[in-house]
Amino acid sequence: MAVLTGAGISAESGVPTFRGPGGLWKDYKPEDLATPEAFARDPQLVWEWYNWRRETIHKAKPNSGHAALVRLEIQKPHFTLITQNVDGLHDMAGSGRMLKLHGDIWRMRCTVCGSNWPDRRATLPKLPPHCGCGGLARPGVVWFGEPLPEGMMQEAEHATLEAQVLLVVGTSAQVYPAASLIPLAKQAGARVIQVNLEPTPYSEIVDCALEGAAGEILPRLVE
Ligand code: BJW
Ligand code: ZN
Repeated sequence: MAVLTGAGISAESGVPTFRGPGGLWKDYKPEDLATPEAFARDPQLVWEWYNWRRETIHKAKPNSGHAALVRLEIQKPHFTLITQNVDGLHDMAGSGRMLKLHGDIWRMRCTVCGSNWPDRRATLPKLPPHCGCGGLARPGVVWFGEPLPEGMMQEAEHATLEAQVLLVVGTSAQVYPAASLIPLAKQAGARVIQVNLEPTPYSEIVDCALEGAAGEILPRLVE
């Protein structure tokens, strides 16, 4: 079994999603800030957005949806959690077998020497942060136009092709290549179950589209 999660699974923990209500920060859309071009133009602005998000995520705790996926991992011999989320709430809930397609907001990376390191402070005291080598640091996440961490999409595709069921939770399924796992699973003959508050571009092709909150539906599904 494979599970693909998106920002919607963390919404009930108080983490704003990207698209829809609460997705904007100071009138900027994520597409305006989550790009290498935006960072090159104005690293201070992009870091202010990340600092605001770090504060919000730092206060958040995993919810019953995250917990249900931990139980599922214990129940199923073959299980892979594929997440687009960078918030670390799956880790905090106790998920172990996990692919983080879009990186981790709690890691930093140097734009000069390439070294990377963890930093879990809710707010960074000085923006923009720098590496020991003096180079500008960036969040350890994947922005639009950047490749996913090496080999990770292949691992996600492999897990999807092996799975008899793909459970898709809380993603608008608009960002690629992550969203491509949904038609891939269908083509490979897997059953696809979607859990979302609203329809997505794939609602028509999935086997079962459950409309509702992940924190309510997932615990019932796992029972
Ligand atoms: C609930 C709920 C509740 C709420 N319960 N549900 C093919 C076609 C078209 C475009 C492309 C393509 N291939 C690539 C592209 C370009 C681009 C892309 O996809 N663009 C589209 C927007 C058109 N993709 C990329 O650039 C990717 N890279 C790439 O392709 O590289 C190629 C390359 C190869 C070699 C060299 C160079 C390049 C990278 C994509 C990176 C995405 N990054 C972000 C930011 C991460 C860092 C950060 O967090 O700051 O990732 S963008 C943002 O979107 C974030 C998310 O992970 C991602 C997905 O969002 P998600 O999770 O779906 O959230 P929302 O908000 O959209 O949806 C929430 C859903 O939850 C909603 O449906 C709600 O209804 C629901 N919901 N409450 C259940 N309680
Ligand atoms: Zn450095």
